[in-house]
Amino acid sequence: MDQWANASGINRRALLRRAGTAAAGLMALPLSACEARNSLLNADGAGANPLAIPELDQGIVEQGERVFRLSISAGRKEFAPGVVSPTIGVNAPYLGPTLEMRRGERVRLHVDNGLDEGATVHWHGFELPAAADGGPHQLIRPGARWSPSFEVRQRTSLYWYHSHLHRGTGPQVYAGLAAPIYVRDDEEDALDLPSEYGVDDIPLIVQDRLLDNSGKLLYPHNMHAQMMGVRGDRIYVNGTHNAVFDARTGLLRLRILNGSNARFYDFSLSRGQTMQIIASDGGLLERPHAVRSLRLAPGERTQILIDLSEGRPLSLVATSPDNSMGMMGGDGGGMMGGGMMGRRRDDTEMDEPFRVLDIRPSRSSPRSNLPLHLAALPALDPSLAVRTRRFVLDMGMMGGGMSINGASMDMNVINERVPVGQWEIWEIANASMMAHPFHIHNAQFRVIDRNGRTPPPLETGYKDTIIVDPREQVRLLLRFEEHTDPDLPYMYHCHILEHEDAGMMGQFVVVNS
Ligand SMILES: [Cu+2]
Repeated sequence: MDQWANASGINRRALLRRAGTAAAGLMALPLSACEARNSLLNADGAGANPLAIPELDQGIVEQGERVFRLSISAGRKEFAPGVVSPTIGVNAPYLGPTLEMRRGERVRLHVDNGLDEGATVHWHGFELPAAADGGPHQLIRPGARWSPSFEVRQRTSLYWYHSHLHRGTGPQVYAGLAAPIYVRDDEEDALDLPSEYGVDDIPLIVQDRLLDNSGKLLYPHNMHAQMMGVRGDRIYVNGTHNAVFDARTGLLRLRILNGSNARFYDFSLSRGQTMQIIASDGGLLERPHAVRSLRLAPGERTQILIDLSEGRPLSLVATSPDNSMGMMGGDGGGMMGGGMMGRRRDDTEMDEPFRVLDIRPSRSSPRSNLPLHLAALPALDPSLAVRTRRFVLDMGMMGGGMSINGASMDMNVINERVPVGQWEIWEIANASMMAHPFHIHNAQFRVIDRNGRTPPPLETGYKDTIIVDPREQVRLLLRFEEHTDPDLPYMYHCHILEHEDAGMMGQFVVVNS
């Protein structure tokens, strides 16, 4: 079957959606790796490898601080059996330990950079002093140590830490510089949620990776990769390909992190079971929401509960929604353009469901009751806002103008000065033809609306990363409560890492009003 034959299989809605924007497809572009068959669609084997669970690191309490020692170093990993690729890891060859912290305590993290290049470590989702944020201004030179300290003020949830190197975040995260953070708190302890790490409370770092013909990890640097973001055709969960998890309980809590550089996922369960969403990026929702699917963009997290009481095996599966509107990574262009457009299907598009994780319960068990109420969230009141700031995301022609409000990231330019303690509405508009996950540092915000419409259940709680679809405008309500610094900025940016590296990022300082 050639590439075009596949076009008949793509869904009608996607085609209709693209009809209005077919002109954008008129660019003939070289695609990398497009000849390889999609190994996901060819389903190379059911869960054959036990899911790796990152080591749990609770640090050591010293003089009132919980202290973590993190060593970034070069590693090696087999992404395909028998073929070793160079990687980056934290206290491990690839990825790193799950850091467990408690709300209200002070933590200190000693981060040693054992690489022969600079690195940074950003605590994604945390509200903390700018000097502790781990953005591009907190460069850790080779051989140096960085020891930020801050009070954990986050609600219980799944956060993560990852490289935020200026113009080098994409390759470093791709090589493995990323790992989970669990924040726990009293609010969660009072609920009867599964919380035994590695047993019924499991972090899932979902990543796609591209391998070259020899089976080595490949990070393409071409125009296509910059425009669409680097997307692979093999799925790894916590670094495990074709992963299976042997469950020993009737109720399983999965904390899912989309740790991919650019790929969006629509997760669901095989056989169409429902899953209960209990948390968004920055904490528990008010109550569980039963859903059949959920979309996560890079940087976003969620937590779901899965009922395994029947004792039957099932799979967490996903499709990869097309996050562009007829751009060069889109599929089926030939259907619209009668073959004149010279575009080929990108083999890293994945329209059909693929397996992310197989789950094998050991036995049937009594059904567990879910708590009806999870967390008290303050009422969402946009009238609190004293001003509105607008951010327009754009890509320019051919991705040459990755920008926010017309400007590309400049380390020497502070784009916004935000008074501390004042509620604001941040209005994020997408002028490009591709969806972007917009991430704001030092914030947990609430979503007011999307093009005036109420957000879906996953977006009713606290968020730090939000999908903005093409031609969409998303309004966020937020406030920076402390940590002023007139000179040292925080970032806001697209979390498609190649877009971030190419300049779809800006800087803000929090100042005394
Ligand atoms: Cu983007």
